[in-house]
Amino acid sequence: MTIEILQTHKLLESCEVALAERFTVHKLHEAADKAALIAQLAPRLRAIAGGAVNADLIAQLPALEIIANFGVGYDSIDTAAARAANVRVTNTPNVLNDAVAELTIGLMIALARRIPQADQFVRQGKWPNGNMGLFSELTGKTVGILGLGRIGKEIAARAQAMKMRVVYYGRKRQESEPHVFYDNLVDMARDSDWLVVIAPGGKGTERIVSREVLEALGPQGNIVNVARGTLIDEAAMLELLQTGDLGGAALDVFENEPAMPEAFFALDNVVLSPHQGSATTQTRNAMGALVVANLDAHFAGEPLISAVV
Ligand code: 8YV
Repeated sequence: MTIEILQTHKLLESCEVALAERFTVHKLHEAADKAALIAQLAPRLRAIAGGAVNADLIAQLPALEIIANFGVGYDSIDTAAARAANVRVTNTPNVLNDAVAELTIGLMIALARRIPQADQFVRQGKWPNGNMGLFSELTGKTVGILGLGRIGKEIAARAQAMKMRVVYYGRKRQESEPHVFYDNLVDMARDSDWLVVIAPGGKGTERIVSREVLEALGPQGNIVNVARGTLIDEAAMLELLQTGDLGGAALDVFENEPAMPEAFFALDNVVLSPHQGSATTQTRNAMGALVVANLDAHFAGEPLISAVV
């Protein structure tokens, strides 16, 4: 008898194929009546593949042993409820570090040099009538990294390759890191030209980038968010971008994505991206393989590869 698992959202094709080879997969996101599906399968569901798992769902699944999240960030999973119910949780760290770091630098250059606008300028035939003007460059600037974790370190390395000075803010100083550490985010923002947000979402980091932090970054400062929309006071950011009290923003994530205030669309000093930090074929395949490998390890009674609970 094959093991029955619940899939909570659409996954990459290669991942879905691998899951179907091993398990009987029930797709919650395709069910017309989700509550009925859960009620019917509850006694048999031993694993969940995917995120968006709250305490309520965990409580309804007495046979649940493991939740294998597709993503390094697991803020959509109630890990406290999982721990209390003796349910393991895994994520997909490391395999996406390079992809996210690449997008970060790409967004920074896109914002600094107004690449989206430049493309439009040429396409709309405006070039023969004049130039766009002059922009700023990353070279010689200071980038403050909020969250010098695995991805943050890859961003730092690439920022250094862009001849930027790297400083960071986090819960604690990392003795092995050569960069200047700040224990105060406002101070770091004041001293930085760029603020890159790459800390975990969830409780503890909500709106850590407050209006005060954004004001400290200032009219010449730019913010980049490749983490979670919840880390920034989005309403304050929008207002400061509109008034010019914040220089610019390159955003891959939003508080209520895929929805966002339409006022962003009218701004010339923002670059918008649809949460695609890890969205390359090689990285998404590796993330899917890690989801499957964690489930394989669990059901083989072996140590999990990347457990967070
Ligand atoms: C998403 C991410 O998980 O890894 C993360 O934390 O934010 C992304 O990689 C991915 O978009 C899957 O939905």
